[in-house]
Amino acid sequence: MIDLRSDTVTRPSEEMRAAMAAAEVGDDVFGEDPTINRLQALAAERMGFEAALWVPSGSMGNTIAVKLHTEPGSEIIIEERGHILNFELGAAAVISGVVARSVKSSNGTGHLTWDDVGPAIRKNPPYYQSATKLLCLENTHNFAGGSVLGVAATRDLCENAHSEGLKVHLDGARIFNAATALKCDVKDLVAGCDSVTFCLSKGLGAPAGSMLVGTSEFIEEARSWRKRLGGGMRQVGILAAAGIIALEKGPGLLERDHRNAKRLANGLAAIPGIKIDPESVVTNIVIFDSAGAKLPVAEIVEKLRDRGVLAIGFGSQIRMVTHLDIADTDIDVALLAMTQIVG
Ligand code: TLP
Repeated sequence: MIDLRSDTVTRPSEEMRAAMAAAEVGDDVFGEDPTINRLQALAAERMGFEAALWVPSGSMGNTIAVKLHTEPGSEIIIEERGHILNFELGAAAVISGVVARSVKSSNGTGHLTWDDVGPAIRKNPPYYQSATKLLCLENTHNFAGGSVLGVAATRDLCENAHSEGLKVHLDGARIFNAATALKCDVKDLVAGCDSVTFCLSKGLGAPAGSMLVGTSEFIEEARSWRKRLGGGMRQVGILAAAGIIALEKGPGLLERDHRNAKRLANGLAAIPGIKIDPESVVTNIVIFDSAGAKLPVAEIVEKLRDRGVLAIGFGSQIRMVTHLDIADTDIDVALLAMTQIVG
């Protein structure tokens, strides 16, 4: 099967499996797992933050960050297609008791500008309104087709947010994809944020795990919340061993995924009935509209499966994501399948 449903599906490499088997471990709830401690130090250093915490999933990292930056009854501002708002089962509402004020991106990139955010802020509201505490960013933006937010735009949002008394959390599940596309140091992309989540288990190829980074004080509190949420794990160095390889070697491998995504987007754009602007595809996520095709999305996805290609359909759109386990030739197979089904 050519699995283009997500970059979460990658299987650990032989090198990762060997490192996992040989990992030195201890009880991480006692802070005694040397491999997880090494990964956390490495992640903090890579991101230019004081401290980092391994969390089982990106969703848990985001949930803890929202919890620590807000208080019950306050508001967060997030772009309307953001993962925290749409794909985390209302964790922000359930765990943190916050209201999510969703804002449309006015420039079509999926990323908010300060002109979008400013009017949505409730600063020092009257006693009968809730106050805005947090701005949530997402880079790359998953459901805007893996679009990137640049260094200057991120800095501008952070500076303005801080001057309004807001904290900024970046859902950087795929921040290394963004840094690769923008050809910049990941540190520069995250510098103004108060906290960042990034995933080891997506394009970087680890079997599980994400990192939450912030100040030392923030990470100490995050550790308590991780435990409270059931995420205090024991000999987790087994997973961290793969995470270290993902963090050290994964970023250098993303360029190929981006090239494959671009080729996929160019090929799709040439199929009648498919709508996609290949120019907008700059990382590893390809989202296209098949409303012009004669078949409903569910049927296209089913026929793709019959031809050995897996994709995800939603509304009139289909998402295909390239990753480590997708060979260059798999793109040709996927394009041929789409041409046979839709063309
Ligand atoms: N994204 C998954 C699905 O949940 C949609 C995917 O297949 O793309 N932030 C962003 C931007 C994400 O894309 C995801 C996962 C997460 C957070 C959550 O990470 P996990 O799955 O580790 O909880």
